[in-house]
Amino acid sequence: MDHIVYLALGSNMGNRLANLKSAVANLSPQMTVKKKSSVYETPPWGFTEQAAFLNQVVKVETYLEPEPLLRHLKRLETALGRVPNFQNGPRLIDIDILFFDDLIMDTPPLVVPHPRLHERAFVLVPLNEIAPDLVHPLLHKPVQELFSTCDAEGVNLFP
Ligand code: PH2
Ligand code: MG
Ligand code: MG
Repeated sequence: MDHIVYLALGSNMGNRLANLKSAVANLSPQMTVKKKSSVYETPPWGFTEQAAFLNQVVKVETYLEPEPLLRHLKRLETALGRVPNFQNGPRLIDIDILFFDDLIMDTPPLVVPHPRLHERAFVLVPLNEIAPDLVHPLLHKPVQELFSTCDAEGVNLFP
């Protein structure tokens, strides 16, 4: 059985757009990309003394279960050149699982839905572009509503 998964991609090092593009290109064959948001330039959140990010959200279909998917995405980040850094620090490529069907899970390697997605304009703006009616399985609110109450200041279409 295939799963519908929403992924958030981010990059603020090197050629940011090329990093997002190679990440999306390398999601197959394990994942089929169904929808892609535009790319947005976004102010750094959390640790603010770093370069602006490019962010994008994609909808994929995959046969992978949550933990194999997480391992696969971590391997892909490393293959694309990501090296370990501090939490919220600069990164070449970050690929986070936002939603996995309407699954709710909270384990040491993986928390789904992503626990901070509803506070992050850099996720909600691109997510709202491709899935406004998607209902958050824990908050029971559509993305559109989460988006409408977030502070999207400084989040701009790229280029
Ligand atoms: N990712 C983070 C921390 N802060 N800020 C922006 N704008 N975009 C990100 O993707 C991002 C961030 C940790 O993963
Ligand atoms: Mg992240
Ligand atoms: Mg991550």
